[in-house]
Amino acid sequence: MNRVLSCIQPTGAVHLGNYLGALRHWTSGQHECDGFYGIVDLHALTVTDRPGVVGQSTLELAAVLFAIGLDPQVSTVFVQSHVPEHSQLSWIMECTVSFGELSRMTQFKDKSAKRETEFIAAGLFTYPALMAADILLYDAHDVPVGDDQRQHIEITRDIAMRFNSRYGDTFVVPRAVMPKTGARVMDLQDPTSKMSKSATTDTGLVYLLDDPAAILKKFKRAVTDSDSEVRFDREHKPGISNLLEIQAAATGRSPEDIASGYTQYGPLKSDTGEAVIELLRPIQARYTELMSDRAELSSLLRAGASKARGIASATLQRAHESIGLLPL
Ligand code: ATP
Ligand code: LTN
Repeated sequence: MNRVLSCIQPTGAVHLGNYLGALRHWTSGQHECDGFYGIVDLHALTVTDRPGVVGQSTLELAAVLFAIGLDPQVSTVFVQSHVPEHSQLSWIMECTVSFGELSRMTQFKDKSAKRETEFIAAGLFTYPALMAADILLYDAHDVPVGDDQRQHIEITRDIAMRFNSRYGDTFVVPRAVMPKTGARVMDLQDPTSKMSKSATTDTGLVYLLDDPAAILKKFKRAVTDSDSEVRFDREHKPGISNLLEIQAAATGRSPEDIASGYTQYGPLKSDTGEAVIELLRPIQARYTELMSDRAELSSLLRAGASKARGIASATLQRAHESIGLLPL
């Protein structure tokens, strides 16, 4: 069966972009693949340094992943730091990628520019090496991610191919899988920027756990375009197109089809809000239930880590043998 791997960082609350761009495809595809889904807490250390914060977010994110429908009997959900092979392979990846390649990563340029006055961890720069380890350890063929991760998957492919040509065929060269709608959900207040946890204000972000009133308010206040025509045109009408695409992703219809049903912005905004409220309602209910039994959550994560380690340790061993490191 096709091996699929994807990961999410426990940094801040999960938003609609994360869900529509990536997470919902983890659940919808889980029965057709052998899926591994990681909560990458070590990645979060690139931007978080307060004690305890990452651990708590990791637990909450685990509850979100099970609440959206990842079935622990079917999919492997694990925490990155519970599988030490990620850090171990990461060093080898750092030695397989060049300084120049890492310097060209747009996420590094953006995030380091935003942290101008703050501490910029070296890990923010070497981040793609750890991400390549996350993926290559599982022999993943497909990596379902949002459009912002395209460059990271490309560099992972380059690293895998370089390693294979240096040391012989060792790693599966993975490919990114992106959804047709929702691959890049934009900020409701600034539809030219992606909806992002690191936005300066959260009025344009819809969180998975926002209550219905807050969701509706955010959609009603969404920034639209200056004329009043409802048309799907990402380039000239980014605000309206974002709403159409969100509603399309929430209802399974096409953005063009949805556009043909509206002549005014107001109803489009409120209907999109309502569609999102209905989409999130069952997820929120399951989340509350899961968070009330932490022992059960921990036990699910322990089982996930054990399954993940089974695969990851074999791949790390294979990489050591390919390189020809001296066996113990
Ligand atoms: P941020 O939102 O701060 O940029 P991030 O990109 O680091 O956070 P993660 O939580 O690590 O977010 O991302 C999890 C998944 O969500 C990734 O597959 C990413 O591609 C996807 N994703 C994040 N933002 C969006 C968005 N606005 N639209 C579509 N997919 C997104
Ligand atoms: N870089 C990703 C998170 C991430 C990831 C991965 C995604 C880390 N490791 C492996 C897919 C596969 C992000 O910032 N969204």
